[in-house]
Amino acid sequence: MNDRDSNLDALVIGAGFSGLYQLLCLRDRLGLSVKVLEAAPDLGGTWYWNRYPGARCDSESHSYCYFFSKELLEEWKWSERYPEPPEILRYLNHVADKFDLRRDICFNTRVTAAHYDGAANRWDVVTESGERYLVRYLVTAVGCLSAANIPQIPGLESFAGRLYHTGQWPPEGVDFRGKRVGQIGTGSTGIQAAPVLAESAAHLTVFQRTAQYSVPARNAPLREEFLQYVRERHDEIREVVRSTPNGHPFRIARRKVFDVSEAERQAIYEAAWEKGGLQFRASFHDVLLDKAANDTAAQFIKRKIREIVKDPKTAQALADIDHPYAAKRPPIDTNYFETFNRDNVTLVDLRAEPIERITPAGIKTRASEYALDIIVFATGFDAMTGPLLKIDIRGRDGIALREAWAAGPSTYLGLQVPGFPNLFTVTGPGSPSVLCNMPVAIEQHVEWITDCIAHMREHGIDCCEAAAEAAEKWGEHVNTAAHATLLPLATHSWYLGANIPGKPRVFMPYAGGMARYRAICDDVAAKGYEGFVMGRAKRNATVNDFSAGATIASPGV
Ligand code: N01
Repeated sequence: MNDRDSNLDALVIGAGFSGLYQLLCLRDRLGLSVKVLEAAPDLGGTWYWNRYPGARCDSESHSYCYFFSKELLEEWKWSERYPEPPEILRYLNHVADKFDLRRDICFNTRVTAAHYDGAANRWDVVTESGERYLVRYLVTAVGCLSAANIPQIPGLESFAGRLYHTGQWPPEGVDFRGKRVGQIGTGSTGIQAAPVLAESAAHLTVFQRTAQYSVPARNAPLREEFLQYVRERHDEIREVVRSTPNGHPFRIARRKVFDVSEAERQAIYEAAWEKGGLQFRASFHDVLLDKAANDTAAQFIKRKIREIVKDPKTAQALADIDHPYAAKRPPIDTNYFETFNRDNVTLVDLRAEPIERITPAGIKTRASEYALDIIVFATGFDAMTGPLLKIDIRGRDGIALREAWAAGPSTYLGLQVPGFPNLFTVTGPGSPSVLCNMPVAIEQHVEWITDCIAHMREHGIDCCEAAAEAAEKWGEHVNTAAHATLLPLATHSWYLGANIPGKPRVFMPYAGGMARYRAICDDVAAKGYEGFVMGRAKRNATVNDFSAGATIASPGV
């Protein structure tokens, strides 16, 4: 094992939206020595890996960006309402070039272990190829949806064709022409992929376990007038994304579903359907709060599905949705339901005929065997905790993160874990992250972490750790915030970890809204990082020790 860069102040794991901005903040604003370690051959994070056919961001491009630099906002021009991975990668490369970030990123470098050395108050970080780093601050910027979930279906290894997971898509692409393709999964990814796969494959068979709502995205090139409008309103747009619960560039309507007549309600839904996008959910204030209100949105979409899909049996299977609208992450699409009107597309309802096994020739369900050349797994991710638990992270006294989280993740604000000093988790479990337009959430986390480290350095503090009591109260608050909404009613959702067999069922993201979360974080910082234990680590001690006067207080929730 080589010792390398032992004198670095900080390491950041991951070179996506989070890692790039964290590097910039720690290096250029605080003057720290920092490196980013990235497993992929290039930057981009989610957008490096998710290049499956049809991949496109669900957030509108003019809000799916960094807001910290006015110059950056003014010089970048998006081409479509929702950007595709190549355009987002061009944007991130532009950011990396503009701020000279590449020189501090090591690509093809997967972190396998990070152990806290209490005596030295340093993180001992090891990579797959045996490089070793000893650093004061460790920031994980590993994303929430980066640990691909390939279900262990019996016979998987026996398949004679090719298998792909959408979240590990080969950068060179896949040629589907003339192929019989099977797609497992109909979440946001599968709903984007199916229409594009159907255009090139000889035949596409979509295996659906849980039917999903979807609203048209209505993607289109951005007209010059719109770009001009955005250019003149960066401050206003920034204010909107920072003050709305989900960080999108539109406000949630104040009206409630039953404040208006049935006819008005239908007209509002119809207009939102025509406009397209995630804004559909914002048509009324109480869509995610009141089941009866939600039912009206659910019924509207189910009716649309039945109107679009010509074959009644297929329409019934697609519209047989068992959870409230948007209780699972709501997909938006381009011609998803229309795709099932094509002659070369078949829907297999796995509730009626579950998969029994994968055979060398294809997929065998209880009712039939489907011959396939390629299987595409659009089966999602071991979300939020998966990317962190893939690394052997050990905190004080050698405790493994996996052990600490055996009953589910415990964090304070999603930013720190008790027992893991100076480890900061961007968009960790317990943060709004996936319930928010991600770059908006990321910017807030990265800036908060940067301010926290700056505070430590100004005050001669070399150790910061979430207090166990604060984390416990935060966990309770995250749970309460989720249960104030309809989100937990989708009991098979990845928000709850329910998509991974054996994973503890804990509602992971913070559903109290990004604006509220930001206010809580600001308040915690203003109160001297209340709920965090801050102190000086005792040198040459085997167990970390904190000075008198360390702060342990209840979280500001
Ligand atoms: O994953 P998912 P995803 N047998 O977990 C099915 C973000 N995203 O990749 O619902 C059969 O939502 C599973 O069925 P069920 C976004 O946050 C963003 O689609 O568990 N089927 C489901 O249908 C999103 O929510 C964007 O019953 C199995 C599907 O696979 C998140 O990523 C685009 C199965 C998985 O759906 C994840 O979305 C795309 C099995 N054994 C995604 N196991 C943009 O903004 C799983 N399934 C661009």
